[in-house]
Amino acid sequence: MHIGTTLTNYIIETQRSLPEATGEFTGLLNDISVACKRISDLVNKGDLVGMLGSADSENVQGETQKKLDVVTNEVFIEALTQNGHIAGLVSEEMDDIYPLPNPSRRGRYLLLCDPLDGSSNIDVNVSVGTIFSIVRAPEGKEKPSTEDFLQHGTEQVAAGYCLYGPSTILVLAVKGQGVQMFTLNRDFGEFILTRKDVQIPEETKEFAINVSNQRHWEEPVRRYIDECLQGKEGPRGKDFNMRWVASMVAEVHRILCRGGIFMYPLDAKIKAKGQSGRLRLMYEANPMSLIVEQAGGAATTGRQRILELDPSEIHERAPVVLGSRAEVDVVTRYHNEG
Ligand code: AFP
Repeated sequence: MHIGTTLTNYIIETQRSLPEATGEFTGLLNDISVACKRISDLVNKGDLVGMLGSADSENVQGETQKKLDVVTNEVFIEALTQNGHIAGLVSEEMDDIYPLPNPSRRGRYLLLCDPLDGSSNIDVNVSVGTIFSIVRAPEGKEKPSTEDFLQHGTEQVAAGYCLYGPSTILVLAVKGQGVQMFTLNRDFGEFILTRKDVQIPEETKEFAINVSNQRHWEEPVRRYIDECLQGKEGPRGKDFNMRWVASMVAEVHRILCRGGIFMYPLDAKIKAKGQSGRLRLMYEANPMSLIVEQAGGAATTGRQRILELDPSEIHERAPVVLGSRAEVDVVTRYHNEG
């Protein structure tokens, strides 16, 4: 596939080679790209269309929703549930599986998404994003159950994100087909392939972690960051740089472009809340892990591969350590030694 081709064309061409392809997956990816274009437009207009600020409501995680959290969720529902390409939808913004309006038009896929991740950044005009994960729906079932969504990350058929930054960039990882980046050309409303077969550099000198949680960290994380901070004189023998956008899509995108490690590890504060992590497994950690692994990086909880976790709830959380393979390996080794 050549640089400059459209997302639509990329999807059609890659699906053409698959004997089992019916066009449904192509249709689903097209629905997602339509939703992302709409969200890009809303995020871009921001205050001009009264989109900033809180919505006076809470999501299932008990977090105050931004107006854009609510509206982008509606955009996803509208774009994804009309065309019969999915059998079920889970979103960060809804407690339960979304009940599809027309049972006779159920597709063969389940979609899990975070329509607007990093939304605390939206009021200050910093990058946010949409994250999505696609798994197969069980065959011959009238209506998918919660268990049907609870598949291992390794079962994902595709995953992706759309970054709403200076440019709008859709990153797509169809299983076994690498990672491709498409930039939205607003003049004619098409995502254009701008980087193909993206590979994360194996080595890095850049880490991303919310250091305000330092006093709550577990020993292996403390050790790793301490060694990074010692720079050239320390055991790592190199000077590290640090970044923290508080928007996972922006962090993962930076890592895909120039390497790095991103961590939201388990810590004492998270444990005290009775939680198993900060980020959500099914529509944040899993899709990002598929993307990162397909780009040659690694993704673990610190202790085990994220894609092999056994999910038990659609909104469950997991610790996340992902990015350049050599650094993720160091953090994982420190956990497993301790
Ligand atoms: P919001 O969507 O609530 O802004 O959360 C963003 C996020 O899930 C992820 O994108 C960030 O990496 C992480 O949370 C930031 O968390 P802290 O605010 O604790 O740094």
